[in-house]
Amino acid sequence: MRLNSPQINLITKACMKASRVLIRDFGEIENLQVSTKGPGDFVTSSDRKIEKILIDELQKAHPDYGIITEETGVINKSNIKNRWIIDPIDGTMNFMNGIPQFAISIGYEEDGEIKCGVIFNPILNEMFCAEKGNGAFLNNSRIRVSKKNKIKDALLVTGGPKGESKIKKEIYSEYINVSNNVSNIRKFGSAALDIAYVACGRFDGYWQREINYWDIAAGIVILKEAGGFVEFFGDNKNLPLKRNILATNSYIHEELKGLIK
Ligand code: LIP
Repeated sequence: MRLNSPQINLITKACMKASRVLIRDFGEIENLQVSTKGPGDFVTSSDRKIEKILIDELQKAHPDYGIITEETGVINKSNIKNRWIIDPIDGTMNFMNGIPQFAISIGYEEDGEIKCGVIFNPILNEMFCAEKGNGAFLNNSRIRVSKKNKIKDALLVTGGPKGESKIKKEIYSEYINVSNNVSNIRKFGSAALDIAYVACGRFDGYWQREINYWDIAAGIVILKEAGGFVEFFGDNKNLPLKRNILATNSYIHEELKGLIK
């Protein structure tokens, strides 16, 4: 792999360390203690454990960096120049149900821009990573987006809505509209992997409303470096960590955008 910034080395190392615990916990899934976090949203003791390992590793090197994480929230709030954006397990529902479609996702943001990121599915041993200007990789191989340029031929992926969403009807009618105009749509339950899969050409595009920033932060740089295009639309100012995202191979971008109201 030809990525070598101190930040990418650090997040890769942290990811590998945390993944050993994650693999072990996945093997013992039925013994995990599960607690309720909110309607339709669960968090496992494993989630918290993984997050702690990641935070400890990253803080050893940069105690002053800001951190946004799914479980702990915001650490070192005043540092908005250098921030780690962490989702310890993206695809928690899959994880809890013994479905090996989940990932650790870590992005490094500098002055508001994601500079590098890692998305790691430890069960399939697939590590997607990228650094601005240096390309995107799946393990040791360079990845590129698909070349499909007609929306009618596209295989898309989406996620949501969450149980608490107030715009479920709109999301479902949008889904029908998109589905009537594309080859097919999948819903895999891990936004981080959804974007990573667009980056390596498995899917042609991904869109989702009301997605959390930590689910997609690392994916932004990975997809861009693989030749894709990422756009946020109609964001809600009251929910600064939520995003509506359209992430494609770039060739079908405008057509897909036209299908999303
Ligand atoms: C989940 C996503 C999933 C999305 C859910 C949720 P979590 O993340 O990646 O694809 O549809 O809205 O945010 O909660 O498992 O980290």
